Amino acid sequence: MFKNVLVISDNANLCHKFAEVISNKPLQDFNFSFSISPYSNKKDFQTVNNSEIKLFDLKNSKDVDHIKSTYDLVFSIHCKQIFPTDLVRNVKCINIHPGYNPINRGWYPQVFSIVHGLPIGATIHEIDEKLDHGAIIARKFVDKNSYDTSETLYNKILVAEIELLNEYIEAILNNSYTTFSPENQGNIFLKKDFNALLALDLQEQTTVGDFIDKLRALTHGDFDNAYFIDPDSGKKVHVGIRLKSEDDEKS
Ligand code: 0FX
Repeated sequence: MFKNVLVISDNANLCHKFAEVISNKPLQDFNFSFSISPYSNKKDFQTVNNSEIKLFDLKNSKDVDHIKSTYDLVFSIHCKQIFPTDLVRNVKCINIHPGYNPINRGWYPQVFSIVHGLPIGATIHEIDEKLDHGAIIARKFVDKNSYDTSETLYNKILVAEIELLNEYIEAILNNSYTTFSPENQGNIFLKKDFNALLALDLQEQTTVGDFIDKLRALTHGDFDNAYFIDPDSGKKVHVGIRLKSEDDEKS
């Protein structure tokens, strides 16, 4: 059984939901501390668990030493820093990943799931030295349809992540969970692969299906993702897509 648990997150929404999950369970024996990486702002996390939010820079060896000597379990709740080898070899570190390992390792998994026609889901796994690679504790698929955008699919994945946490958090904290190895190395997509999708080539020949897929993979709330260069002004023009199925109209 673990005792001193550190949560490190750069996703305030998911971190709040994680705090809700633990507050609804009888976990008085565990000391939880919440923290962010330098990618985040403390004020976005202030209401999490009504506790002080710490800041740890995992590139700073003093911070890593402090974590190693203070905590016996660390959760990455979408922490944007890579966990260093020194940390993952000395403290049990668990990641909640918004993709189904090993199919969707890496950045913005639902984007690449739409573009490459890959299944998608969520995974809880132990962290090892490689990205989204460690022993799997639990994973589940989510349904993806032809009219999902990055945003609608992402929202389903967040629900799946919380469902998995709800189901497995006690086994993890009690160190009574089992794991299995990913079947293969799967796929990894990085931030640079996402950036490479953004510029639309007005001369490119493609199918309507592939074009719709690309646009819906890059349509996510107010983010200005896909763009083309206006031939007259040379300025970027951002492009998104709106999709509505008959089912949406009935509901
Ligand atoms: O926290 P998170 O949902 O997840 C990301 C990675 O996808 C994940 O693999 C990693 N483990 C984690 C630490 O960081 O990312 P986010 O909150 O920055 O973005 C959420 C979604 O928003 C993303 O999946 C796609 C969309 N998005 C985000 C940005 C910043 C865009 O479409 N365009 C953007 O510029």
